[in-house]
Amino acid sequence: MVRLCLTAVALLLASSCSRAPEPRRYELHGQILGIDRDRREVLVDHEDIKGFMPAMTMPYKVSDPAMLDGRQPGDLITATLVVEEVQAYLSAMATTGHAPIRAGAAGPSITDADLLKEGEAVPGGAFVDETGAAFPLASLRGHRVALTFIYTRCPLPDFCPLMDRHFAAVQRQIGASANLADVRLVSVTLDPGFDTPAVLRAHAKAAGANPRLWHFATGSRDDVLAFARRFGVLTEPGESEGVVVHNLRTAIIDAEGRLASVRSGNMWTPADLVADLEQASAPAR
Ligand SMILES: [Cu+2]
Repeated sequence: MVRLCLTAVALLLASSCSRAPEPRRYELHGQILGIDRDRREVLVDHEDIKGFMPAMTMPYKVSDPAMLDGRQPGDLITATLVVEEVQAYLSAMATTGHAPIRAGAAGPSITDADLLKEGEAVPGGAFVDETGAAFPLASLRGHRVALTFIYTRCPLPDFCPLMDRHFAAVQRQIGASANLADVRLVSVTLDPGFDTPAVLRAHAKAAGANPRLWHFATGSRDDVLAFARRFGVLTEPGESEGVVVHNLRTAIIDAEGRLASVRSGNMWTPADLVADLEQASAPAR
């Protein structure tokens, strides 16, 4: 079984050119499952956050690393989740008790049978791209590919918007490095009902995507979600319209169309992904 960290997102109402909104604050109750001091993060299995996301397990940054002093896995906590325009973090954390961590505390699971293994051929996916043209992944054979999953209305700064920023950074590296010239980027939407080619085209432009290097893919809901599941991506509808609860996976596909590696969550850097791409077998020259 593979543990997943899901995140929910709330309906995004702000228009693209509005001023920075006031930070939103939510009360969080949960249990610490892990602490990463270097990354200033706690992994929290938390209850429903009213008005924001259902119960799930996910990593959160803390506003001050001193907040992690003296904490340990198993601590029961309350905290304020602050969601700003470009970051989300916990503040005002208080320990209210301690309890053993129960097995299976980490939320929904995918069985190993669902998952593509390294070296396996990545299925085609009946996608269309942001221009509306058919976009079989096989059309990228001969290219190393970094592929991730996003949706355009995702308002949690550390999730889909971060994937977009990381891909933009990787795109710059591709442009700057001759031995990465074959690399292509693909972002597959997890909200295909809303993310039509036209929506993705506008999103791609806003993200700074070079249409030659970075493609956005959509398709039928069933096809897209079945494809995502093969990489360990789970989605469920959120409580409000427009919300998709999901986790993150970013895959490297080699020039032969085989899965080379998969990264979970948002704890990687563009340099990590470039290193993964360099590891993947490049097209023969
Ligand atoms: Cu998201």
